[in-house]
Amino acid sequence: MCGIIGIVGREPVADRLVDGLKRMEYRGYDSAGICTLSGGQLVRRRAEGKLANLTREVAEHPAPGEVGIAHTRWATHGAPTEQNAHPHATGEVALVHNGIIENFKPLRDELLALGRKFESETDTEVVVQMLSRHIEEGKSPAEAVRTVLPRLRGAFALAIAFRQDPDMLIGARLGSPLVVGYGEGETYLGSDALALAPLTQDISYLEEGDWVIITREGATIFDVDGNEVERAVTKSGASAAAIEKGNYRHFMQKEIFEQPTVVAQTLRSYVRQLERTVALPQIDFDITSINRVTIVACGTSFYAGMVAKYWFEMFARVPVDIDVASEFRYRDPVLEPGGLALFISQSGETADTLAALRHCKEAGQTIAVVVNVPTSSMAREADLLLPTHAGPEIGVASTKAFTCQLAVLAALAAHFAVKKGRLSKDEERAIVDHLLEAPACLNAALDHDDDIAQMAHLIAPARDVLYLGRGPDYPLAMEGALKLKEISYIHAEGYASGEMKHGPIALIDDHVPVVVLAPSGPLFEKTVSNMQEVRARGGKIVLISDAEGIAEAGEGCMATIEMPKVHPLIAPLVYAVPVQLLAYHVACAKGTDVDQPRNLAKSVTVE
Ligand code: HGA
Repeated sequence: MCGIIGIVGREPVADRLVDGLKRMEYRGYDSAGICTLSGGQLVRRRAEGKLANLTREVAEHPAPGEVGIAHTRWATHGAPTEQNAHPHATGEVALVHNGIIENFKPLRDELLALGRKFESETDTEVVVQMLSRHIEEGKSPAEAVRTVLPRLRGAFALAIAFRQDPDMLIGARLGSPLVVGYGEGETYLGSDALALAPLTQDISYLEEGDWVIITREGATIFDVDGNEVERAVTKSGASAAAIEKGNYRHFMQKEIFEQPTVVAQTLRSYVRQLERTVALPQIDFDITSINRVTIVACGTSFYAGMVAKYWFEMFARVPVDIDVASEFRYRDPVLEPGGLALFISQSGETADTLAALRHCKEAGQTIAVVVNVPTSSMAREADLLLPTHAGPEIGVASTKAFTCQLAVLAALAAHFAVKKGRLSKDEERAIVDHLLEAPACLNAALDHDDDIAQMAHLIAPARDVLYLGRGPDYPLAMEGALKLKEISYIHAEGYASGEMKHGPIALIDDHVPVVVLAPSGPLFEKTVSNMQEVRARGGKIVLISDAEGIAEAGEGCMATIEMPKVHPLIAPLVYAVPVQLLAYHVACAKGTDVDQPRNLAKSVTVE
């Protein structure tokens, strides 16, 4: 989503602001802008589309000054035009915003009635107009902010510059993340620590409702009630190198290939290799009393949760509900005492998931989170934090975060089962052994990259593609379809193999490739029968299976992709690789923008 950066510096900031935006490009955006303070004026430069346009604009019309704010916008209200691009400004105030001001309509009407003129269609502009009104009435910037913030509903991270006070910026957060960074005689605001990585490692995470005045000397932070508060300064550890592509063509490709390493890294925190037992971080609630698990997530994380449902039920015999976060909160779910609510999110900031987490917390559920950013809002609000150690994920289409989530969830389900007395020592050891096989199997799966690249042209011309899987590989079919949709813009659906005959089989003809995920194992025969039903109707099949499966059922397929033979427990991790690579190579064949697919944003911080 939108990236925000603000600098109160000692040297000209325009180039550093644009550089900062470049580091946040991966989040997805459709326009960008900066505003600096210079010669008693607010100097604003904005451009539609990619940052190259803004760079050109700044080169042609420089924005001098040592203090400024900048933004990449992922439009929610109003088309992605220059006019709607942030910063929004009047003569007195310039502001960038991440989030949605949900009550912008009544506020806008109120301001229009006062004769104020709007120049954009955004929700954001009401905040600028409200602040300007108070400034024009003689309030100080801090007083204006203090008056306006309580009137805003929805979610926001704001960075604000004031013409009359050229040596400071004000930031505020409610529902969208914002951090303060401390440099040598400089202070920064940023959407996250990664955005500030080349500037500083010293970071304070603002809490919900906080607002902050930054100057060259440092930051003064206030809480939601306006009391001055201290927020710890921590070393972020975020490295600028983590957001380099290295020798890879795309971040997504780099992240797919990092999976053996990061899954091994993640597993190190969740299994004791020598004892062959699962090991979780300290849990300070009685896990044995948990009688129901509610899993809530969005997108790829939701599919990881679907796989986990199979594991929790199979190992721990505990009932599991699962829902997408955007639906969960609005359907009045039954949350009985003794329930564990489990949230899965790469960023830990996904607005829908975060809102669902807070809803469950209020309903008295124990909260566990699987997140990749251990300093995120979800991490901070959980009773049990289960970090994945995937490292920063830059590609908008999630890959390595997914397999690391699966690794953590498998360990959690097994731990749960052990504590509930549902797994013997031998069974636990077997699970650990299989999990520890995963990194090598992921490597073996990656060895088929060239084969997949070579058959991608068979899929690239398709308008629709179906993916089929059974059992824990059914969520994988949906994940495969999602990956293809996201980056190649081909319409794709994932189905439970057995569901085909209840409707979607009507779609089958020789223009619709059907990708079948069928590791040999207990469900293989059934899936292959469903595959034959497709073939009998002229469907063209891409079979993803191991050598044994391909020998048995590969004949007559349009293509086969061979995977190593793996235990069914780790099949969802290993089979993630070919569906990711297939989507990746199809997108490359079509020439789409793999790392910044159209309309998509990373870390979706609006509801
Ligand atoms: N609602 C604002 C900001 C959008 C946003 O936060 N995107 O990530 C707008 O549409 O400009």
